[in-house]
Amino acid sequence: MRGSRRTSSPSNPFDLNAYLARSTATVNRALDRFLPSERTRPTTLHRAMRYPLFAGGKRLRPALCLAAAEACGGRWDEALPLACAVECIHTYSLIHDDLPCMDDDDLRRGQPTCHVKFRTGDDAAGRQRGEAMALLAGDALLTFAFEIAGQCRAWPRYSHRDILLEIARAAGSRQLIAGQVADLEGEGRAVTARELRYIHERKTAALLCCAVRLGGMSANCTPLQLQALTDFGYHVGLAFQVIDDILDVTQSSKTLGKTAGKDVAAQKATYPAIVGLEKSRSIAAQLTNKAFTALRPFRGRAAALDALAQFLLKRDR
Ligand code: GRG
Repeated sequence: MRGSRRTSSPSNPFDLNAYLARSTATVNRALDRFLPSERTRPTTLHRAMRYPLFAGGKRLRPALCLAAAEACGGRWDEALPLACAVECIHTYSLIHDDLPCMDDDDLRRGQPTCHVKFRTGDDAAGRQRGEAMALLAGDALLTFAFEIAGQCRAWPRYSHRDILLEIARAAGSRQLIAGQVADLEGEGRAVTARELRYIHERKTAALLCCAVRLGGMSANCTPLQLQALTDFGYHVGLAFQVIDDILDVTQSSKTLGKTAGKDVAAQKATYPAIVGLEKSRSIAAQLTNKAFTALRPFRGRAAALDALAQFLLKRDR
């Protein structure tokens, strides 16, 4: 799929390559504007925040947020602070996930992970300094997400309070962090399919779902539209993680830009481990179909969301 992200088909003649290039450039410019510059003190911290944020992530969550706003008749510029806030939370979670006390990974987005990049030497003290800086950069990005989100305007149906609660709940101890805890506690033991779904719903689907819901809220969407976006985000989010599990065992580290085969090495529960590769592929396809169905109320306006869901199903990294 790399280099052929166009998902145009007779049913959806949509140029996703062009869409993602435009949304990524818009989001990158906005993130650059929102974030303190590398020259702002403490300079090491601001460099450590910017380094992983601009290391070449796919920017799928912001694209989903902007596309959801469009589907509800909204504008990119109104959704942009929320799209950026979600990407900051996503990046913080990756920085922390890569730390030695969690997944202990040296490679992310094809580059050294934050704690490796900010080591001050190869001895224990130098490594510890890198870990401390990565921890703080993650903390700062998480906090910054709320600072950015607070700069959006309020809409008749959604106040700042609604927006901030939406983000706090998705990133908090009952969703994103709950998923990470369940993932850690599941390592090295038999995990049931039900437990695995609990992990994937929280670790991955919660933030993707939050991204599309925020996009809808930025367009002052109706309760019906918000429900449709929630169904879409949930199913796309779950499909995304099932595919991530598949890619971990079918792709190389070079293609993924992160260490492949880590799930097996860490004895992590994954869909391929529990139900096998073929069944995992069909589960991902079923989930994606449910996501397409959720888009029906938007009729022609959800072409970008539809194309993004197709892309997520076919991605190779
Ligand atoms: C709160 C520390 C903490 C962790 C939360 C997000 C997370 C749980 C762990 C990170 C690793 C992981 C497998 C996350 C699941 C979601 C996922 C597949 C993230 C990768 O998303 P992509 O592919 O990444 O969109 P890029 O780099 O393209 O932005």
